[in-house]
Amino acid sequence: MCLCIGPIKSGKTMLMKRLQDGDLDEASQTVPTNGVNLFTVRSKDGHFDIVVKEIGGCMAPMWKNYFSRIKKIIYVIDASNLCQISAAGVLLYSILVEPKLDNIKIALVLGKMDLSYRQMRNEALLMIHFARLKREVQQKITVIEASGMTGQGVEIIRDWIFDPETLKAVGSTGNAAAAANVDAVLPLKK
Ligand SMILES: Nc1nc2c(ncn2[C@@H]2O[C@H](COP(=O)(O)OP(=O)(O)OP(=O)(O)O)[C@@H](O)[C@H]2O)c(=O)[nH]1
Ligand SMILES: [Mg+2]
Repeated sequence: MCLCIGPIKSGKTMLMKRLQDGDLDEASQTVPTNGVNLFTVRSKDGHFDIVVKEIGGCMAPMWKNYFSRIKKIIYVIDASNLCQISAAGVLLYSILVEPKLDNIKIALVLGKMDLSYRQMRNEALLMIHFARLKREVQQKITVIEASGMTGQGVEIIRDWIFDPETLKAVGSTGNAAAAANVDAVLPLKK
């Protein structure tokens, strides 16, 4: 199973909608996730679906209740929110030290990159003390710049979700459906 988490209003729902539905109306609106949203994401070749579970930012104190059987986490930060970035880094660190998550893969998404007043990649990474974070945790972290609004970076996130190397690493058969989690990856019926 793949989780999508991150602080309140960081852009998780918008990004997941974009991953699920492809084209989105630029005027498309979201509502705060007061619980859990499920999104079905299809691989580029159209052969597999993965269910990504978004948990609302307001549920942060309860995120850890959802960490069982998790293989991948997409952690979304709002790169345009100066007040939130540092706190988002601390929150990420507190997640990565959870023993249940020792072997997961993390995509650190710097979101809302369409906004002119966003922090640039290097500035945002400095603000979350990324170099130090990387030294202190054992998980592999992939940084992706994205925007749910424009679709920037969305295909990179899709590739990361379906990356055969990481899917294989978590299972025994090398079969994407079995490897990523039988209830999370649904081979499509022809
Ligand atoms: N400019 C811009 N705005 C965005 C982007 N993604 C989301 N937003 C806006 O940011 C606000 C919050 O977006 P959501 O996707 O609902 O945020 P969320 O992380 O799911 O929030 P919670 O579910 O409450 O934790 C909404 O007003 C969106 O329209 C983006 O990529 N660019
Ligand atoms: Mg949401």
